[in-house]
Parts: sequence; C-alpha cells; structure tokens
Amino acid sequence: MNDKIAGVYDEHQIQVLEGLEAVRKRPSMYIGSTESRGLHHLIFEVVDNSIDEAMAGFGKNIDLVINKDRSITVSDDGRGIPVGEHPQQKKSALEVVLTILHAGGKFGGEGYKVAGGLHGVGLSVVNALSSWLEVEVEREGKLFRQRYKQGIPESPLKSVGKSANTGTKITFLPDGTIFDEIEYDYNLLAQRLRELAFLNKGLKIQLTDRRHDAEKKDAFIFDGGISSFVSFLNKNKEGFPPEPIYIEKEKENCWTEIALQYHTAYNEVIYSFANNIRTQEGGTHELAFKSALTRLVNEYARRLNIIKDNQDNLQGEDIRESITAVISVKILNPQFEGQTKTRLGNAEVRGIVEGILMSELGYYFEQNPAVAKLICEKAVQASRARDAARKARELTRRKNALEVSHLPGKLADCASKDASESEIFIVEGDSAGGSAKQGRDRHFQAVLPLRGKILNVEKARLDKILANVEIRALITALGTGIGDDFNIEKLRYHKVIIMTDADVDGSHIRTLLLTFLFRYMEPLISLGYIYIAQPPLYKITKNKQVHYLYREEELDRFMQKIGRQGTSMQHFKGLGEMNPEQLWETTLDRESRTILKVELSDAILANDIFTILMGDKVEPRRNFIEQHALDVRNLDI
Ligand code: 0RA
Repeated sequence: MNDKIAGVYDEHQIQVLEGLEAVRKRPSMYIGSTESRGLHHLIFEVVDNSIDEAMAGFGKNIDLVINKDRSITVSDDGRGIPVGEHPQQKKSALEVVLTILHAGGKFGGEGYKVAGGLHGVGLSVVNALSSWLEVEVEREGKLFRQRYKQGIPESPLKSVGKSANTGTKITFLPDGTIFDEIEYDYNLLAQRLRELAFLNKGLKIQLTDRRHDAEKKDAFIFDGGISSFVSFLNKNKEGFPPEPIYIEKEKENCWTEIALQYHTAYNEVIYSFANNIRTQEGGTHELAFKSALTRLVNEYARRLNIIKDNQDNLQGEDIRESITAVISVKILNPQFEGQTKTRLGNAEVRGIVEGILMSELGYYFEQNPAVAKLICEKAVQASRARDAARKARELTRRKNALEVSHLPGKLADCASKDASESEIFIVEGDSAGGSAKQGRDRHFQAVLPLRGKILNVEKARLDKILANVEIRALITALGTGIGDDFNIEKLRYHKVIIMTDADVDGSHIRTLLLTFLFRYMEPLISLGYIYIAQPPLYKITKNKQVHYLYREEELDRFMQKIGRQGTSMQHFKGLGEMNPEQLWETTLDRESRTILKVELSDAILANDIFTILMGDKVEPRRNFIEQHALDVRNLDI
C-alpha cells in the first residue's frame, strides 16, 4: 500500500473502501442482477442471517417490514450481532460484519452450527448496495445503534440506551442508483418466508407491508414443519394417508426431516432442501430418499406376495407416482454442485439419510400395514400402466431424424432442419390451421393444427395420455420425448408458439397445453422455448389505412381517436376468420408480431396453479378464478 495514504487511513480502511467499491461497481457479481431478482436477493440475504441465528438455536421470531419509504426492516430475537472490538480490525465486530466482504458467515466460528451458505454473500454486500442502512443490536443489557451511507459508517457504533432483550434489527434502503427500480413483490416475499417457516418448524416469520394506507400482514408459523409443507402442497387434492408420513431424526450431525403423502393426481412432486436452500438439481439426500423408498416398498410387496417370486421389482418411478414429498437436511458443510449450484454433493449424506429412512419408514410400515399395502398396490397399478404407456410411447418416438414418415400427418413442417431458426405454431382448429399453413413462411415456420380440446393430463395416467392422438402428434412433432425420456437436444423448433382463439375455449385449450408441457416437458418452459401468439381482435380500416387492435380495452379509445365516420371494422371472433395474409401480417411475421414468452417464476406456485385449474376439486378452482378474474392475462405467464 502507498505509504502516504497509510498515514491517513489504515490498511483495513483501504481494504474496506476497495471492497465496497468493487461491490458497487459490479453488483451483479454479488447478487446476480440489478433487476427485481437482485433487489429481492438483497432482502433474502438479510433474512438468511436471522434464519441462521434461529437454526443455531437462538430466537423464535423474525419480522420483515416493507416501510412506507420503501426501506426494508428485518428484525430477530437472536443473540444480537456481537458488538465488542474486533482484535485485529480495531473496530466493533458489528462494523466488521457490515463492511468487510465475506466477514459474515464464518464469523464467530463456534457460534454457527449449520449455515445456509449458498446466498452467503454477506451483510456487507447489502450495506454497500443501500443508500443508507441502520442497525440496532440489543445485547449485554444495552441497545446499540449505527448508521451507514452507501456502506460507509457515519460514526462508530454507540450504546444509545438500555435493553433487557437480545436481537438484531437492520433497516436499509436499496440504492436507487444501482437498482433499476425499487418495487417489491409481496407474493414473492410471502412465498419464500412461508417456505422458510415450513423448513424451520416453530419459527414465527411475519411479513408486513406498510407501503399503502391499508397495512397488509401475514404470519407464518408451522409446528408440523415440512409435514405442514406437504399438506399445503396437497391442499387442493385428496391426500393419502390423511396426514403426511413424517420422519425427523438427527444422526452424525445430519439433521434429516422427510414428509410424504400420496394424492389423487398422477404426477410426482419432490422438493428437496439442504440448509433451507432448495436443491433444484437434487443430490445425495434426494437419491437416498428415492433408493430407500424403492427398496422398502419392494421388500414389503414381496413379503405380502403382491409381487410374486418370478416377477420383477417395481420401479422407483412407479412407486413415486402420485407422491408429494419434501426432504430437508441440515448439515455442517454443505457442498453445492451442478450447473446452478443446487445439487447437494456431500457423499456422507446418502448413507445417513438412507439409513434413517430404512429404519423409520420401515417402522411406519410395520405400524400401519393397511397404508403400506395400499402404497404397494398403487405402485403395481402404476407399473401396469407404465407397460401400456411404453408401448404407446414407442409410437411417438422418432427413431431417426430422416424418417419423416413418422411425423404426424397433420403437421405442415418447415423446410429448415436447423432447430435454432425454426418455429412451430400449435394452432386451435383445422380452419385456423389451414390459414396458418397458407400464410406462414415455409422455410422456418411449421404448423400443427389440433382438433378440439386436448386431454386434461391432470386427470389421466400416462398410458391414457399417450393414447390421445392430439398429444401424440404434439410429442412427435416436437421430437424431444417426454418425462424420463425427455431430451432437449432433440427439440426440432426453438420457438414453440401456442396460438388459440382469444375466447374462453381458446384460453382453456391453452391451459390444457401448458398443463401438459409443465407436467411432461417442463424444461421447455423453464428454458424459455414456449410462447403464446397474440392474434388481433379487431381490424379497423379508415382511408385505406389498416389498424389492428389486440385488446378489447383498446377499442373504445381508438374509435374515439379516429372517429367513426368512414371507418370499417372487422371483429375476429376466432383465428379461423382471418385470411392467410391477415394472419401473416398480424401474428406470424417475425418483423411485426408480438409473442409472449411463458415464464416459470416459481415452480411450486406453478404446480399449485395447474392443480387448481386442472385437478378434480371444484372449490379451489372457483376461488382461484374468482380471485383472478380481473387479471386473466397473468394466468398464462
Ligand atoms: C455472529 C456471532 C453471533 C451471532 C451473530 C453473528 C448474529 C448475526 C446476525 C445477523 C442477523 N441477526 C443475527 N444474529 C446473530 C453469536 C455471538 C454470541 O456468542 O453471542
């Protein structure tokens, strides 16, 4: 370091300033983005610190408040961040945590038993990216306070009064010069806080929104832990057994919690977590769950002679048909691997979790023979259906890209074989399909007309789904296969565009298609290959000038603007009423059309919505539709 500067600042001071500057210069490196995602990441970073304290066994309450001035307050009743002087840094430990990169998580050594490391960029990053931040700590009988501006303390930490409690309260205003906009999504915050409350049973987490005159508030506390989580996930289905099977055990420093319940739909829903972090890519804990469940059910089914000596074992996927399960482990040094660092890699976890399940679930089966027997019988049925499905599936599998004869007859394919420039329109009805076939650009646009409604896959098993001609045509045309066979590299079109009428039937067909894609070809949605076409509702001609209107609300305003005289109007009640040229210029032409990309912001929420919309309980569907009647457009996205 430069000697002259060292006279004014000490070395640590310079380190701090350089650190904060680095964060402010490249915020995305620390929080992923400066859009909405990054903004919410900031909040979760602060919450995670309080959660870690609760996981270590200190504190039972966490409060998150969105204040009127858009600052955020997170408070907890843990031990309070230590305030004593840090021996090397010559300032309070609190200030070290808030100003030095990566001083958060590991700090305190012994203090933390388990830490939710993934987000762990630390409070200093939040501080650096806030216009101001104020921290209050109650401990050692006192109340301490300190304020910062863009990460730099306004003055040293001071004791400002007495307190009989302990805890930490951090209030911060994300910096408007760094974030695109300071808009919080209440539902997004509520979902994650609810999830954290499920994952930390007994912990009370409150969310309060004071931005508007009427305060909004939710409190999450679940004494059942992830058993309540499974009930919540299955709330719109009939569950079996009526209460989820619940296992909780600590062994060799690995605290394991598992809950599972079967339900009336056919899909498999498994969410796994390590140290409160969703392990989207699975890992050793999830593998352990799957292999133990498979082994146990097979052993049990053989003992009951449900599978005979000369018969093969039941497969894991048959045993997991219709299951909802949540697996949560808390361990000392979680290793996160995989493309998105969401696969748990710790090898020791596999044996521990498998051992816990074999003994605990084995014991449950002994105690509840009727439940165990039903699970075995259900798996046998699933296995039969899978055999039938395999036969049907073989018909949908394109053996080789050149065997065009395998493509469905109704498909008007494009000339290009380069998927990255090709798109397919899935069109409602033969007549609209006809217009689309004539109007399209044959080089890179394919058209697949579907007749009428496709099957509701939420209420059918795979064999029945694969017997459905419309669905088979769709699978073959896309080329990827489905479920476990799914292979994204075989996708024949990088834009899959759903084009249905702008009426109730059209939106029903669109939901049916999205349900199928979500349940059986989910990566197509999460990787962003699915789009919704936006056909116009009106064509208005005045003085030989043509205008298309795409939304009902636009009509009145537009007619007022241009006046009614000499104006002719055509109302398209369906795609079929457009001729090929009209369809081309409004909906197909890449230069002028708009298409909406279907996005999956939250898989758990999406799962819920599809169950509600397409499952067999009427009540939740009615409630949902009543609640969302006014923003139907959001349903698709
Ligand atoms: C380090 C050590 C100790 C507590 C904490 C950090 C702590 C950090 C945060 C962040 C938000 N809330 C928090 N609560 C606690 C333990 C210190 C001791 O031994 O008392």
